[in-house]
Formats: sequence, structure tokens, C-alpha cells
Amino acid sequence: MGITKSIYGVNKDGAEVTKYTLKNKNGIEVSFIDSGAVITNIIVPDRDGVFEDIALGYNSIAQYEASVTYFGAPIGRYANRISGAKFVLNGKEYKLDQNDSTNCLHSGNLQYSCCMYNTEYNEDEDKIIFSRHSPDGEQGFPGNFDYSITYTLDNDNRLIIEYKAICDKDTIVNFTNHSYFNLGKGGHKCPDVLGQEVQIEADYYTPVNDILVPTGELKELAGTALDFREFKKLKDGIGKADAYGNIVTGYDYNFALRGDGKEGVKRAAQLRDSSTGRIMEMYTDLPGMQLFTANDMDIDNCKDGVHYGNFCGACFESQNFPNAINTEGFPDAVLKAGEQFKSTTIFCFKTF
Ligand code: G6D
Repeated sequence: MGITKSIYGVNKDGAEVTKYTLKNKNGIEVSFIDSGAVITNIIVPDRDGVFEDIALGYNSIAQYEASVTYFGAPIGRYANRISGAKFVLNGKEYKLDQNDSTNCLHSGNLQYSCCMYNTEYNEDEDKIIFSRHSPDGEQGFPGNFDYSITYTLDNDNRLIIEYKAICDKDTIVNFTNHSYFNLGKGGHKCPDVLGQEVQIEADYYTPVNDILVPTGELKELAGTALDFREFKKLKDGIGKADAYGNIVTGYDYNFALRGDGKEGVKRAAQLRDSSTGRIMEMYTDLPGMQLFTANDMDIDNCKDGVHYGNFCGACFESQNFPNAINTEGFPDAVLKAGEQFKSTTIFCFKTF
């Protein structure tokens, strides 16, 4: 159905920020801004045809630029944690920002979601391409890294996110999108997702230490608070024990998705709300997914002036495993010089 655009605001450098909206034939709309290639709105119907914005977000560029919640944000060059904020590649040690205890979280202080992007699109098409050049050493990573993020909204109500990258040196890569979803009545204005149900295609998760770095094990989740093999309300897992008997006070775990990593894009997880009849499916070709439930959120004046509190949204961050570069046995995180990186994640919106 094409793209419309509008001026969203002015960023910290005084550059005009443009908002782009894709709309499909079913009336679903997804909007983005070229400051950060951030997803700002996802407007979908409920079972009665009431359209609401189910994506959490901010009210202004300044809030997005200062954000450490990563609403709608693409994350790179390496999403999730890297222990000790360092890694060794080809015998050389690379030091990163320590912005989360002694770890580097989501590539540190310079966020991909705070950079200005080039855009390519045709007004009558259903996709938009955001791209930029990440120079050698940016965020502490080796190599000149050229990457793009293509968002497509098709008439099957799928938001398709395609990541592409190429680097002139061996480097590491782990993209994700850190959108928070709330399928309840009011969408992102709904107070919490605790009554919403999650299903995840995983039999194992990667347990973490006290600073949220995976130990390197894969632990069975059957019968624990992390067991989402069948649909389960989030509130029915919170307060229950993980595989070690520790009480889960909120979800912030990486799930090892079923499969051998060679099947391509397959369904990884679902979120649904029985009161609105909204359901979201997430598909990916990546081996892991972080389920994060906004456990300590308390932010005023977000999008539409809404206050976001604890458990206000759920993130389904497709990813390689956290700290894979430093963990024997985890999937390879290295992108060889000149090799083309490609990865696809899809969010599909339905009603039931
Ligand atoms: C917390 O541990 C979590 C991260 O996984 C999340 O990405 C961030 O909050 C927003 O640090």
C-alpha cells in the first residue's frame, strides 16, 4: 500500500528526523524514524477490528537518544552481553564499554539506535531500507562494517526484518530488535503483560551467573518457570523457580531455540492476549531468543504521555547466544572479512 512520511523532530545534532509509515491492505501500520532506524509504532486490530498501537515507545527524539530501554531499537554490532567487556579475535584483544556491571551490554554507550541512517524506498512499495557505515573501531569492534536493516510490511501482516552486513576485517556480529510489545486492551497503554500468554519453541535455556552472563551450560526448562513449551501466562511463571530453584522475579533469559540452526527462518515464539484476541508470532533464523519482560520499568511521559511500569511490555529478541564470542560451544559469532552476513526475523500479527 506504500509509504507515507512526515517530520518527526530534530535530533541532537540539529538534523531533521523523518518518520516513515508502511501501511498494508488490511490497515496495519508500522512506523520508523531514520534517527536510529527505530520502530516507533505498530498499529494492529483486535478481534473486533479495534486498531491500537502495541509497540512501546517514547514521545520525542531526545528520549530515544537518551534511552537505555531500547524501545523499538535495532541493536548492533553485538546484542546482549559480552563478559568483561572484551573479547579476543585472531589473537588480538578488543576492549568495549563496560556499561553493565563489568559487561558490555548491547555494544556499549554508542547505540546503533542513536545514529542517523540513509534510507532507500519507493513510495508505492511495502519496504524501507535503512543503512549506514560503521567505521573501524566504532564501539571498539574491528573493521569497517557496512550494514543495512530492511523492514517490509506485507499483506500477510508480517513485519519482516532483514539484516545484512559486510566487513573488511574479521569481526563479530549479533543483531536484534529490542521492541517491547503489549497486545492488551489499549495496546502500549495497557498497564502490563502479566495476563498475556507466551509460547516458545525451546526445551533448553542458557542459565546465567549473578551478573547475567551465561555459564555456558544448556539447562532443561521442563517443569520450571521457564517452561513455555505450551502457552502459559507470564504471571504464572513469575514467582516460580528456575532449573536451579532460584525464584524468577521477571524474565530476562536467553532460550536455545529448537533446531540445528540450518533450517532457516522458523517460528520461535508467540505472544497472545485472550481478551483482545491479538496474537503475535516471531520467526527467526537465529539460534536464540531473549525473553525480557521490562522487569524494573518506571518511566513517565512515554509515547502518548503514558507512564510505563513494571512488566509493561515483553521483548522477543532473536539473537545469537549472549557472550557467544567468549563461550566455548556456543554458536559462532565471527563474521569473516568479506563474508556477507544475512539474517531474517519476522513478527506476524493475527487475531484469534
Ligand atoms: C536489562 O538485563 C536487561 C537486558 O536484557 C535488557 O536488554 C535491558 O535491561 C533493557 O539490562
